[in-house]
Amino acid sequence: MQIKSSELILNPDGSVYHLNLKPENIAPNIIFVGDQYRVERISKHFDKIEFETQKREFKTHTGNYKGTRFSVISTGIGPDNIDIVVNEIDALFNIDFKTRTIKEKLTTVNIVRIGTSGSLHSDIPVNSFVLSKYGLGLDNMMRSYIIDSITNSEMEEAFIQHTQWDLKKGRPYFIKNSSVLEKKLISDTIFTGITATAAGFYGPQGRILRLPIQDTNLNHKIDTFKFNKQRVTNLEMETSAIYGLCKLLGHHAVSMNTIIANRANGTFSDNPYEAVDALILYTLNKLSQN
Ligand code: R1P
Repeated sequence: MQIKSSELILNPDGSVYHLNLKPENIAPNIIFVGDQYRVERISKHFDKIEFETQKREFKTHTGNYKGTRFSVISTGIGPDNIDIVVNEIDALFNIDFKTRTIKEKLTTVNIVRIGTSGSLHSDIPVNSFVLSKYGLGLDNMMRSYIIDSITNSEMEEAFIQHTQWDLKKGRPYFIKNSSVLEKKLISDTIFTGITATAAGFYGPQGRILRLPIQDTNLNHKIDTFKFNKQRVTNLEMETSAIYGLCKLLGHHAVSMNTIIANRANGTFSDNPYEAVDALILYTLNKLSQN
């Protein structure tokens, strides 16, 4: 069946609508960053940048690092942007833009997020790294898809009970990472756990400036939640959406975050750039090892 031009929008040059990419411009090893200025901080390590483009907050550099071809793409902030980026990446690999049909042979890509995040525990200090075993979606974006087969319903129930979650805000969901990529990226120098993804930065993450919030005790309820020895280590705004869409589309995904804020003891990194640069090198080197 042909996908209509209103559903898969292509630019006049044949590139996909938001990402501005044609299939030949993107590598199957993809690094996501939130901040568009973080793209250069990764691609400066490449031997050569073979392609670059930007539209809105979506900036891409494609090149080689130690013999592996990578694309670094900035997603901007939030699960809504992840919906755009992951769907358009999948289309670049798995939809024939000429016939507008789904290819018979599908390609699986690797997606690793290098992000920044707030820790919920004093023992996960600023400047440390967290690899997300699960994404906990508090954002609802994935609920537009059919996720019953990929979300861990036991974890959902336990979390709803523990936090007395108000279902008017939507039903939280838990999605596992790719164990293949986890094996490549893990080491005993980093933390692992459940990463909670919120739909906003202030109220949805329990921050109060001028507006009262629906549950002032939510962060404490989240940081005391445990399931099979897993705890919620950190809060950010993309991981669960990446895990959910990749799982449904058959791609591998792992989220790596530098902790720049510690919400438990109120501290903020004195050098967040250096801490992010350390995670960039850690991740690039792990991914380029065979
Ligand atoms: C909020 O300031 C942003 O920073 C974090 C959050 O997930 C959100 O996108 O990640 P990035 O630094 O990767 O954007």
